[in-house]
Amino acid sequence: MKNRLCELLGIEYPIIQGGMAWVATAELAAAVSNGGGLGLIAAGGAPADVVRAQIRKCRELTDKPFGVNVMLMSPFAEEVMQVVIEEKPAVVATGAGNPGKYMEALKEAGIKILPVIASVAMAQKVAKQGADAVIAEGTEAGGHIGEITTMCLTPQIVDAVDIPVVCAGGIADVRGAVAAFALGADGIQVGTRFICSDECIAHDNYKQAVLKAKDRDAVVTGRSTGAPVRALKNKLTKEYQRLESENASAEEIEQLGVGGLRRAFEEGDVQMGSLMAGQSAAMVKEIMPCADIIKNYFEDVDNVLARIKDNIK
Ligand code: TUI
Repeated sequence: MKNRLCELLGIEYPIIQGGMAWVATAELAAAVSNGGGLGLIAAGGAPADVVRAQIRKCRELTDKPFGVNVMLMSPFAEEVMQVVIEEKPAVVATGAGNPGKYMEALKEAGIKILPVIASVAMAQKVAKQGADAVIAEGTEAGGHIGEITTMCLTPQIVDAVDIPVVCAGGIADVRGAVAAFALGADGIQVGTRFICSDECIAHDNYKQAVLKAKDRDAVVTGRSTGAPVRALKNKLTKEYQRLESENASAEEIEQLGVGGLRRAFEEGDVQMGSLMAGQSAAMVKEIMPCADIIKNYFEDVDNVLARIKDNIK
């Protein structure tokens, strides 16, 4: 199953695991890479020494290529990028900003760079700056998100750039994967589905919340402060929405979210923790090993294609 994304990254299946802050640890990244996809360690808001330790741990757990997701809004982004350049994982994915100023140093270190983007203009910008591929993330995704749906964003990005395009946001099973390739993508990025994997070390309460989620449970907060975030509805998201409707100050709203991911991931606090997840949470039904999750995205392609042919030919 080799295509140009697999060739670029040296992987078996064209699937990249989402760089979920806190959730995407060395254990998860290694399991995804060992399963034939590309695992990512999420730097999130962690300081550089923590990220270095994670990279070294991942190296002990896999001899396959893996990457690091650098969240550019992090106060530690600069030093994390420095550590990444020293440690040289195969790939750097970036989120929540423009990675332009790091591009040259990453290239010099032989690291492939895959920015996550949510608009045509940003895709064109990073392609011109030398990105190796782009990850086009629709608003269905979890965490910090853009405005455009996966269905509308993907073909526009495919038409706008010549480098490989990875489709992200709302891809829960083989039907979503086939749809992404139908839109012209070269690969898929999957986050939420991997929360419910054996190798994800998030608190079981977080996993159970994803398994229980229904179609309208992955809600967006923070639109009023300019940093929209999708997470599972709970006491925290309701509190956010109340403050936003009362036009509370940005500081007050942001204060509410401090430590939210840690509360969800480590403590399993499903009320005041930030259970970041995408709309695909509603389609996640069981916890299984990463290798099986990956296989499921590609195993039944022929059945999906046969159904398409029956319906439109
Ligand atoms: O980055 C993400 N998702 C994230 S980051 C994160 S950590 C966090 N924690 C608490 C509050 C906020 C964030 C959780 N989830 N996805 C990738 C992504 N990048 N989505 C959208 C973008 C993006 C947005 C603007 C990429 C580039 C961009 O450019 C803006 C500019 O003009 O610089």
